[in-house]
Amino acid sequence: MGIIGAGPAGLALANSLEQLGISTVVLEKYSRAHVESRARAGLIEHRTVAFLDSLGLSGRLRAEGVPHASCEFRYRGESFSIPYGELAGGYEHYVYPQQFLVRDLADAYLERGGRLYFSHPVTGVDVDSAVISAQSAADGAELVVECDFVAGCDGFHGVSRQAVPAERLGAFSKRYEFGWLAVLAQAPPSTKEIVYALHEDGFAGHMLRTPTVSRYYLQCPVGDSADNWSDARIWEALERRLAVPGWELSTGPVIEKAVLDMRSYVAERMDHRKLFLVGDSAHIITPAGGKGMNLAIADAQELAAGLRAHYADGESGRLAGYSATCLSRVWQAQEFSHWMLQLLHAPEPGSGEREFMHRLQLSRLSQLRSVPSYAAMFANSYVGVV
Ligand code: RFL
Repeated sequence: MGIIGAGPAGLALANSLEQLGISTVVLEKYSRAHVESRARAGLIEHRTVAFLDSLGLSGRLRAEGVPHASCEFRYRGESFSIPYGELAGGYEHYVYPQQFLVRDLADAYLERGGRLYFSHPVTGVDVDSAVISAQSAADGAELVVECDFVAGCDGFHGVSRQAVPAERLGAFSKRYEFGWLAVLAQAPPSTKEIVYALHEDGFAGHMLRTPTVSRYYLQCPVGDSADNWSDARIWEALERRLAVPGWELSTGPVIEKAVLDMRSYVAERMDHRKLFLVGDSAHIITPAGGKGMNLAIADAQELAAGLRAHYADGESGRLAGYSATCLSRVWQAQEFSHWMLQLLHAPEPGSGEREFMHRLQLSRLSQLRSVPSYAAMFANSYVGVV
């Protein structure tokens, strides 16, 4: 199996296939140091942890990650917690930074003798012959890999999706009418659980990463620039939007800030001839709900199961159903992420619907707060049981 990309999808797939006795080669565009320092996701779903457990790859995650079973919603100076773990039948999330998981998966793969070529951007994929061409970033030497199949795990801006004809890809997308300023700061968490705040100035989120680093999100206009957000403006906005009586925000130096384009994209088919698209190369989702990395790893799990059936049992039905199986989960996550955004985002000022929408949001929050069956639906989707 030729695997393009050493992100969560590519490395989960590579480890899983090697354990099944299916040989793999992984080609990655960037250096190891670059890949292992990219801070992105941090919320690891119950079913992702269970998959990593089954591969014996969750040791550090379980030792250093922090289990979470409750999150907090804030609005109009009030707050309430949802014990989503309990509501979802005792399952929990882990907070563990994506770059740590990538490091763990790369270590495990290399320890098994896996062939992982860092700094080798793939330049072409032949979907009929499953031949991959790459070039060494160091000396320009060409590397050609002949495989049975190719897994395009090269993220949204990779090359593999371009090898699928547009009419087969048949993609769907949605762009939201607001952006998110994503902030990473050298600041200890100001809360024990993730906080989502609805505020008339826009959404604010306080996410957890490590005891010394936290992530925050602030709703901002589409096309806004991170340069418009000084550290002082960021902390002032977070303090105002997240405010509840008696609560204090810990601050610290901002390490990273970027305005995210809030958009979702789903390819209608995730396979073409001998190529399978896995993770962000086939679908992206807004960060609301923390689903992207989990979906990427779930795709890898499904593809590994299909390949196992193909090689070990000579049965190709599961591989043929790969795209449909993954897409059903992807659309469920898209629906959840969309629902979260509708719950928490202030419509643009000046929109005639603003007050109407705001009252719908308050009604949703009140149902989440007081109707256990409504909260259970949220809990199951959030923790990743359904
Ligand atoms: P990745 O992680 O983008 O990895 C793709 C890899 O492919 C390499 N590559 C190539 N290699 C060889 N040749 C080429 N031509 C190549 N082109 C690219 C890249 O260098 C890279 O190493 O995709 P993958 O594996 O599908 O994983 C997807 C996740 O990274 C992504 O969905 C998440 O980060 C999304 N996401 C979140 N997901 C969650 O589950 N929970 C979260 O809390 C969460 N928070 C986030 C997020 C994404 C964010 N950004 C990037 C918008 C927070 C943020 C700020």
